[in-house]
Amino acid sequence: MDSRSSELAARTPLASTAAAGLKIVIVGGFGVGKTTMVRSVSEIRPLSTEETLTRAGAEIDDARGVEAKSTTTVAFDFGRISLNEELVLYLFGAPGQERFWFLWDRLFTGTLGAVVLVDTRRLADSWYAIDRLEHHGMPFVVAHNRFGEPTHSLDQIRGALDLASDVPLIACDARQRDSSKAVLIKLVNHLHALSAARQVTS
Ligand SMILES: Nc1nc2c(ncn2[C@@H]2O[C@H](COP(=O)(O)OP(=O)(O)O)[C@@H](O)[C@H]2O)c(=O)[nH]1
Ligand SMILES: [Mg+2]
Repeated sequence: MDSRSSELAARTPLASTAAAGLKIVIVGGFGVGKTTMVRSVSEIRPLSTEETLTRAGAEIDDARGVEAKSTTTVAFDFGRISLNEELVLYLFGAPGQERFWFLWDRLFTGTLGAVVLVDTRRLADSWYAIDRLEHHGMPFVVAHNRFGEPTHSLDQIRGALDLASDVPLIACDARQRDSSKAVLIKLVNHLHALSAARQVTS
């Protein structure tokens, strides 16, 4: 641990009363803002494995629309938020590139729910993530990370993604802590509503 991370760890220790951890995964296409979102909400300096995009990867990682992006996450982003003295939220940003999908099944173990980040310039990148989540029966919300002025309404995005009407859809700016927090709150409320509905029917 370098001096900066040990200093941060000292400032934000995990409360000794922390008893339960909730795991949430943020998934989406390449360059959609997953690392940015984990960074903006985490109370610890997030772990992330960014690697400089190489020419070898240039053929594989489709960087159209995000040409300014020079790094890519090769493993996971990891962040933490203490919800109260006992509950801790763990955030995992998962690589969206198709070649990393073999990691997803493991990642979903113990996961309560997911955020699918979408970018309207590259909506097709999120189809696969949504498909996988539906396949796993994993509850999720969709967050439109706005790059610049919104060019599409949420209804248009819902239609283009063919989202079921009960899947929450929200706009966000992943760089803003409050905006990213609102996305997580949307997911937690969604999980809560689903579990309340299950209790009624069982
Ligand atoms: N304008 C704008 N840029 C963003 C936003 N979110 C992320 N970015 C930038 O987009 C690039 C890709 O984001 P990153 O978090 O690395 O994407 P990832 O591949 O999904 O982890 C970075 O250069 C970010 O600074 C946003 O909401 N608005
Ligand atoms: Mg990333």
